[in-house]
Amino acid sequence: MAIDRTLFIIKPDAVQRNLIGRILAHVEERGFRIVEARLARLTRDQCQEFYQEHAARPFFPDLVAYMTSGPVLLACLEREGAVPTLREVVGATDPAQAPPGTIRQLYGKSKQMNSVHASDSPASSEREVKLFFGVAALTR
Ligand code: 3AN
Repeated sequence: MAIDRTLFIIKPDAVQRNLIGRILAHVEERGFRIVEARLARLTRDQCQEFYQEHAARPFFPDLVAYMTSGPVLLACLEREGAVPTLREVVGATDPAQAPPGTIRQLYGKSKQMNSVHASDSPASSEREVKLFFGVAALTR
């Protein structure tokens, strides 16, 4: 598998509970290198663009309200097989269904407040890394 990059977000529920350090340690311990990272307060426009594929879903207005409710930690992570490996480390959308030891099982509160985001495909990771860190973050 090639070394590649993916977008990781520590969402407002986890930032608010002071979990940034523990969650970054969790991904570093699993072989991810932090290539870029910053705290940000997402705007509604950024959030709507980021979650564009969910625009028609009934939970979308609540999702945007939640994701703009407080700061998030945006990060670009690098590792061999970064996209599928980070999805495994993160676990299922619903923390109640996430396998033991995954970030969402350990820290998630609900399907919405599930503590972290990880890109779900190579195409999404490219779009999402570019959106928050610019095209140069895919290679530098
Ligand atoms: P994942 O982040 O596991 O790829 P997606 O892409 O299906 O999940 O959903 C994006 C985000 O929308 C989730 N991380 C979660 O915060 C929220 N979400 C997804 N499904 C639901 C739901 N049924 N009810 C409330 N929020 C949801």
